[in-house]
Amino acid sequence: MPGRAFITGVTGQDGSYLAEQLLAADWEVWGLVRRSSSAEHGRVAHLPKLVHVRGDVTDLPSLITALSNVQPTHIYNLAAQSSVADSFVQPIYTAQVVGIGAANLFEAARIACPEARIYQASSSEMFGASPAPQSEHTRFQPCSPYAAAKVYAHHLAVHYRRTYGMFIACGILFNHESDRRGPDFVTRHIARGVARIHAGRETTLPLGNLEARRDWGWAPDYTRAMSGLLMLDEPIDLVVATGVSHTVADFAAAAFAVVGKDWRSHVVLDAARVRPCEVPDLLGDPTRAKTLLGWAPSVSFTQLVERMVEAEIRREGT
Ligand code: NDP
Ligand code: GDR
Repeated sequence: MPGRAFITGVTGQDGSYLAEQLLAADWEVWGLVRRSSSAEHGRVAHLPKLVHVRGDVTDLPSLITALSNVQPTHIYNLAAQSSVADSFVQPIYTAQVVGIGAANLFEAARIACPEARIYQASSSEMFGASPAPQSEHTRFQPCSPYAAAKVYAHHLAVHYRRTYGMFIACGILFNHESDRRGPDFVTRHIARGVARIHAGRETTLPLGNLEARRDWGWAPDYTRAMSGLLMLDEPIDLVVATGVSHTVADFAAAAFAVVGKDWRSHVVLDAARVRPCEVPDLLGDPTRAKTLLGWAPSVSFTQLVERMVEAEIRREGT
C-alpha cells in the first residue's frame, strides 16, 4: 500500500529518480530541500506533486520540525557531500553532512516518528582497500574522508536498529549513473567530454587514474532497490551491484566508440585528478539482492555508456 515518503537529497541524482518512482506508484512524497541563493532544482522541476520542505541535515532542529510535521511512514536518507574527490579537500564538511547528518536524521526520527522505516544510503566506497568481489561480509577499509564518514553513518544505523528497535535498512550501493549524474563524476565527465569533442568544441579529455575498476549500473534500477529494501520484513544491510566491473579506460574507450573515435587520440592524463588515496577495484556480489528482492540490473554497461553519451550529444545540440 502506498504511504508517505520523506527524502533527504531529493534534488540529487538518486532522489529525483526515487521521487519520480514513488509518485508514479501513488505515494505522497516530501523532499528536504536546503536553502541556496541560486537553486533551480532542475532534476525535480518536472515533479509538481513533490512537496518541498526547507531544511538541512546538518541542522537537527530543522529535521525534527520537518519529520514532526510530515509524519512519514518511510524515510530515505540520501543527502550527502557525495564526491569522494572533494572529500579530500573538505574532510570536515564531508563528515558533518555525511556522518553527523545521518546521526541528526536518526535522532530526529527517534524523537518525531520512531515507527517510520528508514533507508540509509551506504556505499561501496566503505569497502575501500578490501579486495574484490565485495559482499555483505566484506570488511570495511575506507580510503577517503567520504568513505570514513559513510562507515560511521552505517555503524550508527546498525546501532539505532539494535538499540532502539528502529527499522533502518542500509543499501550498500555500488556506482550507479545516468544523464542526471553530477558533472564532476567520471562517467558524466567522460560522456560530456566525448560530446564536446564530437561537436568540435574541445580536442582533449583530461582524466586521472585510468586503471581504477568500478561496478557501474543504471541509477533508476538502484532507486527501485531502495524502496524494495524498505518493503522487507526485517531491516538489513544489502549490497546492490551489477556483478560486472570495468576500468575507467574501458569506459572512455566505449564512450569514444559511440561517436566512432579512438579514445587514445583524445584522453590526456591530468595529475590533479589523481586522488591522494585510491580505491582500486570495486566489484559487487549482488547474490543477496537477487534472492531477497528479485533485483537484477536492466541496463548493460554498453547501453549505459551509449545512453550517457547520447544524452550529452543532445545537450550539446549536435
Ligand atoms: P548527489 O550528489 O547527486 O545528491 C546529493 C543530494 O544531497 C543533493 O540533493 C544535495 O542537495 C543534498 N545535500 C547535500 N548536502 C546537504 C545538506 N547539508 N542537507 C540536505 N541535503 C543536502 O548524490 P546521489 O544522488 O548520486 O547519491 C545519493 C546518496 O547515495 C548519497 O548519500 C551518496 O553518497 C550515496 N551513494 C551514491 C552512489 C552513486 O553511485 N550515485 C553509490 C553509493 C552511495 P543540493 O542539490 O542542494 O546540492
Ligand atoms: P567514485 O566516483 O569516487 O567511485 O564515487 P567517481 O566517478 O568520482 O570516480 C570513479 C573512479 O574514476 C577515477 N577517475 C576520475 N574520477 C573523477 N571524478 N574525475 C576524473 O577525471 C577521473 N579520472 C579517473 C577516480 O579516481 C575513481 O577511481 C561515486 C560517488 O557517487 C560516491 O558518492 C559513491 O558512494 C560511490 O560512487 C560508490
